[in-house]
Amino acid sequence: LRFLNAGESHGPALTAIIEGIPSNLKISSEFINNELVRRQKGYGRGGRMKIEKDTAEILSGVRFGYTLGSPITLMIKNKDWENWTDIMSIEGSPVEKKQIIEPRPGHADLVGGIKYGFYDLRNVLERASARETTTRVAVGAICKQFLKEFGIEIGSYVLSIGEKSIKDKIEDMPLKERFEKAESSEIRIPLPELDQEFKDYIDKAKEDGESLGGIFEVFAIGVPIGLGSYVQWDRKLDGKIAQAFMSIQAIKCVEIGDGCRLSYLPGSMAHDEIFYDKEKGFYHKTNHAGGIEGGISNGEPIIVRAAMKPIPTLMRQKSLKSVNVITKEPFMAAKERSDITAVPAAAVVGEAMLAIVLTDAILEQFGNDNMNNIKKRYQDYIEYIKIY
Ligand code: EPS
Repeated sequence: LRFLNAGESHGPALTAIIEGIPSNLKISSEFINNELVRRQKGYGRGGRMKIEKDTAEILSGVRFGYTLGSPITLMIKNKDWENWTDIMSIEGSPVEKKQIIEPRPGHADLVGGIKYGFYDLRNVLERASARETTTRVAVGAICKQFLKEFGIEIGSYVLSIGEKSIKDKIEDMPLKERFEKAESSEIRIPLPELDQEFKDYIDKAKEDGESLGGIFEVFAIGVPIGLGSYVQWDRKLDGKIAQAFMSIQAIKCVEIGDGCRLSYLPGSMAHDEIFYDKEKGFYHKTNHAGGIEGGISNGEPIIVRAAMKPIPTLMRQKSLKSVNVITKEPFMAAKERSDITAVPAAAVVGEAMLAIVLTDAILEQFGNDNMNNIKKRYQDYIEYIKIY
């Protein structure tokens, strides 16, 4: 599976081309668009999300509701484009005084400007923007439909925003319940009754001109034993997941299972003991490993946790020191429009990235160009696991 996306945040549209989705997979546009709606939600988003109503147009690769095995092209129009036609024009010359020469600390602005040789930093931020994740969610939505055919389900929820965490309060809650409850929370927390507390906290940050990061968790259930491999560094499933999550804008830490916490535990407490049952086969009663051992899925839920740094665009009231790229004079970096926090949206993007990695792993192992044959091979393998 390969996909490339293209598009600037305030350009006419975002597009993606996905290559490798097999033929005869049933595709629902409604499902894709619903996933896009989920990404747009979350208390603390800025003005931009009021403008956009993301929907994906399928331009190729699907006919009468089923994939053709040919590349699938997706296009998501930027409604905001209409307000940016002069600034983002393909032809002509830059609009005077609209160039961005003041880099924000923590954003790609300065490093991108130096690397690509621009003094108008809009050339950098337009592509570095998390707007691009819209296409990842649309691609992920196709992958989720693929995974569903194998009984694999993916979900997410938020554990913390800034210093406010619900992690300790949900330890006994089953994963699916966490997800279902998070779906009705504006913060994506599995305890929607605490939404107001979080909203007040986010409002306070807004008043202070601050932005907030946070931690979210993504899980996959129904993953069979055996995806990924230990035989080569670049075939390890956890390695691929870590790369995919780290590539989401503003993510600074990725953990699998108990992650960093495992380093504090003695070996006797850190590992998942192995059991066998005639019905279930091999299984574990704990899941410290987060469903992956030796770079291979072990049949338990895959658990990925990611930490997002606060959004680097701060409001006028509070700003960080920076230096003008033309005059080299210091200034205080600040802007009018931004999200206060986008952790709930990042969790939905995380779901998409996990769906993409798992789809790729299944295709690598049971790969074929035709969905019907892949399912047969998969079924044979499941039978094999039972008799191992
Ligand atoms: C972003 C800045 C904001 C966010 C944007 C990411 O957009 P704007 O500059 O248009 O106000 O809302 O996120 C999205 C547009 C999105 O779809 O998630 C940035 O600089 O990264």
